[in-house]
Amino acid sequence: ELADLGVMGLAVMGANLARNAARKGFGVALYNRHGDKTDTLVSEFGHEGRFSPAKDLAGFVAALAKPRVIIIMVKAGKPVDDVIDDLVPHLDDGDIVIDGGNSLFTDTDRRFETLKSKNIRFIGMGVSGGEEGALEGPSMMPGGEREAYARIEPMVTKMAAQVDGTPCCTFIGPGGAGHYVKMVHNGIEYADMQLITEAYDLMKTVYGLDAPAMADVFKQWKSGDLDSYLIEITAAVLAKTDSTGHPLVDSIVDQAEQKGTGRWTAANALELGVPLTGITEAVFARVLSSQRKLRLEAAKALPFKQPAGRKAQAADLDAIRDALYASKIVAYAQGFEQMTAASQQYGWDLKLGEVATIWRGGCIIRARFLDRIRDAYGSETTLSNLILQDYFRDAVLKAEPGWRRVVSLAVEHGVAIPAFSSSLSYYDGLRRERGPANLLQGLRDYFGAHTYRRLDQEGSFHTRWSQDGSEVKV
Ligand code: NBP
Repeated sequence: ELADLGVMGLAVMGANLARNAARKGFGVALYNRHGDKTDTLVSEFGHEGRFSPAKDLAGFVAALAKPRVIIIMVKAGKPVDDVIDDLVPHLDDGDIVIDGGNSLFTDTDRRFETLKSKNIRFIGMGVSGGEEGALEGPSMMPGGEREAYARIEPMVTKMAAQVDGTPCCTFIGPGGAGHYVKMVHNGIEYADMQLITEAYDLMKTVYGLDAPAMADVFKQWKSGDLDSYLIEITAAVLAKTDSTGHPLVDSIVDQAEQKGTGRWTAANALELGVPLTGITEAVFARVLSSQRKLRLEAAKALPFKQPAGRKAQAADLDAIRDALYASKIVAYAQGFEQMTAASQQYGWDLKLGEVATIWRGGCIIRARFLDRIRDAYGSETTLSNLILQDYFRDAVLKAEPGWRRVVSLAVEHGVAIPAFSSSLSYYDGLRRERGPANLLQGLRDYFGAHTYRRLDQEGSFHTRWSQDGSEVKV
């Protein structure tokens, strides 16, 4: 019997997606550049379903029912192009190729067009949930042509996570839209994790809490508004001891790595002109953490004075929780604003309520409050900013006193909280009816004759600053 689906690239993600499909009753053809991964998968998990392992591409393609559906799960970038180049000569008109990796959306746009000209239907599909999600049910963000998606829909919606009977997979939009939304998802994931580390640093550095105590705090937070996968695994990581019996986290090198999706999100925000402070600060914080040699040198030259451990009262921990929640709302508001801008700029017609819906399960940023975002975008299609919607407005207003206190405290004690503080500054800038850019425009007009507009008159004006000082209408 021919297979329903082919998976190319059998590292953690590909292998687990293949097993996921097989467990759901689909026949799965397998191929990996180095055959050892294929062999391992079949020998360990072959009993889980119908697998057709192939040693070469011809055999792989021949094992698939037509029109063929093939998921590529290899390292993003050139490997994806290489794999497509190798694969295409074996394919027929109408076959569907899905790139399930973290590809840059502009690469996906390009591949979509190239393959379209060869009558191959290409789908760029973001897959989130890591290793476990791929196996148990990830969140999936497919983009491309709706008709091609309709063909794979019965399969992918069955493989995806389910929340209240709704699959965490829906058609996102044309071309690279699916990978774009996955990119922003990852950007939000960066911000979410950065905020968690800032809360951790405050509890540890200002209040002297140890890892097990902090694990308990995160466990408590999980039962409230912050309820999410990342808060849950933070408690688990903090609670873990190593073979010496000490908290593992205390021995992990404080140097973060990154693969690019956060950086792409920030760069795209700059291009679209969206104030994406939370995610961008999270990217910079990772970069600073990675400059360990420089930090060690600076720590000697500019010594940090450890605050005299204050005792954390319940109200102090509540304030940190509030700062975390409010900053998280800002990060999501900015991320969703970015998707709104992208949707307009690229003509995608993104349905943000649906995006929030498919992020409720399977993916790394799954959280209780995505229900709220879904409601916000479901009821108001013209929502200008998430923070202005009733639930989120009330939440930030309620959190504001604690948020301010925490930011002041961190500044006072020299604890870096780039995401907490920049989110608060964004919030303060957003709600000012009159900001300070009037002066900026004055300066720009002074040195560059860039002109300005006036509150009291229509039109554009220029002052002859270095001449007679008179104002002219331009
Ligand atoms: P990796 O990103 O580590 O890629 C390894 C796979 O790529 C192997 O199967 C390898 O084959 C194959 N490959 C490479 Br590298 N170059 C190739 C080439 N030129 N031709 C053919 N195959 C090539 O795997 P992963 O961690 O499973 O991730 C797969 C994709 O999913 C990536 O885009 C990743 O960003 C994305 N993703 C990962 C996660 C996660 O939690 N890991 C989560 C969500 C999305 P070989 O075995 O022959 O070397």
